[in-house]
Amino acid sequence: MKTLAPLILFAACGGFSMSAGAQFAKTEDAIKYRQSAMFIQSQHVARLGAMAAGRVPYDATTAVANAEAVAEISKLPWAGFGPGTEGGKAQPDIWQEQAKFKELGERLMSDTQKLLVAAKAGNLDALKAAMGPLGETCKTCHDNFRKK
Ligand code: ASC
Repeated sequence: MKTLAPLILFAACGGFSMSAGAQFAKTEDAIKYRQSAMFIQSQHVARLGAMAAGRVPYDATTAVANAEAVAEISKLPWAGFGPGTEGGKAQPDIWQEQAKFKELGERLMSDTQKLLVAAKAGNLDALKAAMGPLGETCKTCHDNFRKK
């Protein structure tokens, strides 16, 4: 029984490490939640993108603050893609190809952790190097799973 406890807890938590524990009263709430998380994330990524591209001056403290936000917020949207929450900009393929979608979500969270490490390195080159793979992951997932 003792050995089963972690397994039961895992199952009770949805068995999905991406879940932030968010529960939704209705599908529209799940859609609004995931879109809101993606929107806030995009705002912080855009600020970092502007710095990486030289459109705004590089500032290490600002970069870390934005990277911290991205690293945390990138954990959130996934809880909003639960069973039966098809709709919004989400392609139905998300629910048909769960493994592929989960893999891209995990890739995003890995990229954003690397971005935070890069931001903390305190130089523009490190930031630029970390932004490329992150942008690629955003794009791959959107190309595959977001409505055009
Ligand atoms: C963003 C944003 C996206 C991605 C994507 C990267 O800031 O809103 O959808 O980056 O443009 O290719």
